[in-house]
Amino acid sequence: MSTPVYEAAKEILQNNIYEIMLDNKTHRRTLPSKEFYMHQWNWDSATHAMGLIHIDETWAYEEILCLLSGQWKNGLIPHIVFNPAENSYFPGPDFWKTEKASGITQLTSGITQPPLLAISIEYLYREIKDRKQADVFLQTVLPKLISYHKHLKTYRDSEDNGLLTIIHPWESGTDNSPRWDRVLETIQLQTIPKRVKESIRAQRSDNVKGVTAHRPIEKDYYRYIYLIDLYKSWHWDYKKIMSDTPFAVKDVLFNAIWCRANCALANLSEQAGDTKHGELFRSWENQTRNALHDLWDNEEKVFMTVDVTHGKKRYLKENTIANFLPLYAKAADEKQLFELLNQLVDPQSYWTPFPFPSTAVSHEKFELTRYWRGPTWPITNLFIIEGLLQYSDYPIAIFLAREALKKTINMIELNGFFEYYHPNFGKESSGRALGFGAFSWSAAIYIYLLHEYQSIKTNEPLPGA
Ligand code: 9WN
Repeated sequence: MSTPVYEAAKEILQNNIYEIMLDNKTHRRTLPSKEFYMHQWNWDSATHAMGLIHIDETWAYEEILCLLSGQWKNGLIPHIVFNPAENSYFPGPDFWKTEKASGITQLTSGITQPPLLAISIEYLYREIKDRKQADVFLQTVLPKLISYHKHLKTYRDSEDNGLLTIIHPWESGTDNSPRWDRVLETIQLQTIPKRVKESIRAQRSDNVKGVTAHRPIEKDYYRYIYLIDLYKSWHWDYKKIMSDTPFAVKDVLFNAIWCRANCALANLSEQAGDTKHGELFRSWENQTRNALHDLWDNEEKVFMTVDVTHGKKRYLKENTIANFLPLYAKAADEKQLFELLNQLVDPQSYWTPFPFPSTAVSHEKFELTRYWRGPTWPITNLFIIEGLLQYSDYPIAIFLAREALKKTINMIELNGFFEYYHPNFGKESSGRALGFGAFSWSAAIYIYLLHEYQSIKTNEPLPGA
């Protein structure tokens, strides 16, 4: 495959390679963007590898192995693995102070991100041309994936109801989504220590390097950093965090990925001849699918987020992009599917010229250009496309998957590889790029989509359809 845009995508990934020596080993990772994100992020890297596998297989393994080198002794795979020589991103390793709790030499954050890794690894395993190498890769990564999933199940679903709890908005990957507003509001700004506020004033730079109006607002940002400071003061003791955190939420997006990741891990375990783990992860997959299905609210027609802070059970009904993620986990029944499709094709909800905005256009909290409160992100488009393809018995779902694919590819080709995009709600004649540029995530997703769905340009059936 070689077109000027495809070559540009490869070049971005190439330019974002970052190598460090640690423990006498070279670690090669792909930064999200040199304009701001100078470290390795968990779900970005899982996605990068799905594009890299089509450029250079070794590079794709290295991306994954490098992320896994940040795995804590207790199984947690953190949301950031830091490059020690880079100090422009705040909060950096000095702020997180996770060294003692992690038990490893890599410097990392102390929270995780949507557990996309098993899905990515299943895809790599399928795509690797040298089958011997594929098995070596699987043997290396499988025990680490298993320990990550067991860690999440133990600490984040101790009640065993199938839904994991996230303890920071950043764990959702959709940082300032309106889904978190009512939970974050309970954290009084006056209770945030002065020193935390001072660190933010002195070091926050995303809103200076990026456009302030496109980034999370100050009040939210104070709470993000406060939560980190709090967990640090509890020495990253996850038992304490889970019982005492002021932010504990069962998120639909995170759990839909968890469901599908358990399916991937069950398949990988079976592939490796480990039927016991195969059965275990299959049972987790089914348990989460049922639990997601039951989060449907028939009045608002949304899958609800559950605030479980301090043992409460408060259902939140914000209409955001997370609402479509149960499709990705095949958790929606026929009635739910049709309700979701109605919203998806409604220009006042999600069918904007560059779909799909991260919050419904009709939502009172929709903001055209502010991060996860309005803009369109390639990663969530990917989930929606692949979610629709889960419903291949319904020609309308396949038709919409094809339309969404074309629009996503078109949006990237027209605007270049950016962090997120203007959903172009009735104002402009073409899309607009937002956030940081030369963005690996968008480049990798572009490459992945082109390879995976080559049939998009023809009218052949799409894979999975
Ligand atoms: C905080 C790297 C990450 C993505 C997230 C996105 C953004 C970080 C930030 O960038 O979050 O983790 O500093 O804003 O919200 O999804 O993984 O691209």
